[in-house]
Amino acid sequence: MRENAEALRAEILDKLKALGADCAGVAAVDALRNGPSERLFPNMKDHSRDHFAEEITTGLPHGAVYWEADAKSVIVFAVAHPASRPELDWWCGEIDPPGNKRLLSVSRQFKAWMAEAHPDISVHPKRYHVERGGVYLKETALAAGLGCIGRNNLLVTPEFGPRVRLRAMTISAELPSTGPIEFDPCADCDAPCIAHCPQQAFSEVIYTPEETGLDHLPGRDGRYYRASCAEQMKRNEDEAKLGMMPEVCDHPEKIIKYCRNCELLCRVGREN
Ligand code: B12
Repeated sequence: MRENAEALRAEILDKLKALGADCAGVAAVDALRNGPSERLFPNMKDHSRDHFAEEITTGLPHGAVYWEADAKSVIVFAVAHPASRPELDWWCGEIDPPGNKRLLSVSRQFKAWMAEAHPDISVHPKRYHVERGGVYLKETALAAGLGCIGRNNLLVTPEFGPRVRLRAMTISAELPSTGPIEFDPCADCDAPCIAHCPQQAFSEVIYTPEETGLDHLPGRDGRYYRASCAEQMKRNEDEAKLGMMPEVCDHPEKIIKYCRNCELLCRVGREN
C-alpha cells in the first residue's frame, strides 16, 4: 500500500513540475491543523483585522483554516520569482500579476489532469486568503520540505531563496509527506533582509513566547510587525505610475510594484 502511495506521490509531483511548478511537495493535513499562525491570530494586536482579512467567507473564526471533510494531504508548489523577472510580481491595476496567473494555471491544469488520471481522488485548489478558504502557505511549504521560515518571515528555499510564490491544493488521498528538511541558512547570516526594511518592520520584538505560548513567531522571534509592512505596501499602491503590461492588459493601468526588499536582499539561491 505504501509503495502505491509513494508511486502516486512521485507521479503527482512530476506532473506539477511538467505543468510549470519550480518545486513541489506534500504535507499531511493532520500535521498542519492548529499551527502557529492559526494559534497566533486570537492573540494578534492592533493589526490583526487589517483589510487583508476583512471578508471571512469560511464562517470560521478569524484566522482559522477551513479543511475540507475529505482532505488528507496538501500539495504545495512554488513558482520562482527571480530578481531578473520583477514583472512576475507586478499588479496591473486590479489584474493579477503574471506569477499569480501561472500559479492558478498550474492548479487548474493539475485538477483537470487528476480528474482524468485519478477520478477517485478529490482535489480542492485552495484560495489565496486564509479567510476565504486558504491555508497558511509558508507553514504548509515548510512541512512539505520546500525550505525553512527565515528571519525575514518568508519561506526560504535552498534553490531560489525566498523568491518564490506558493499555492496549495488539498486532496483526499493519504500520501507520505516530503518534509520537513534540515535547512537553516539564517543561522550564521548578518540578515541584510531585515536590516534594510524601508519601514523597519523587524526592529522590535512585539510577540514573545511567554505572552503567546508559541515557540514559532513572526520573523522567528516575534519581531515582524505586519502593520509596518502593510504601510509600505499601501505606499507602493499610492505611488504606482501608469504604464503598460502588454502580456496582461491592452491599455495603460497603474503598475503596482510592491516592496520585496526582504526577499531580494536574501543571499540564498541568488542568480548572481
Ligand atoms: C496576509 C498576507 C500578507 C500581509 C500580512 C503578512 C503577515 N505575515 O501577517 C501583508 C500584506 C503585510 C504581506 C506582506 C508580504 N507578503 Co504576504 N501574505 C499574506 C498571506 C495571505 C497570509 C499570511 C498570514 O496572515 N500569516 C499569518 C501570520 C499570523 O503569521 P506570520 O506573520 O506568517 O508568522 C508565522 C510564521 O512566521 C510562523 N513561523 C515562524 N517560524 C517558524 C518555524 C516553524 C518550525 C513553524 C512551524 C512556523 C514558523 O509562525 C508565525 C506565527 O506565530 C500569505 C498567503 C497565505 N495564504 O499564506 C501571503 C504570503 C505570506 N506573502 C508573501 C509575500 C511574498 C509577501 C511580501 C514580500 C509582499 C509581496 N511583494 O508580495 C511581503 C513580505 C512580508 C514578510 N516578510 O513576512 C508570500 C511569501 C512567499 C515566501 N517565500 O514565503 C505569501 C506566501 C503569498 C504567496 N503568493 O506565495 N502579506
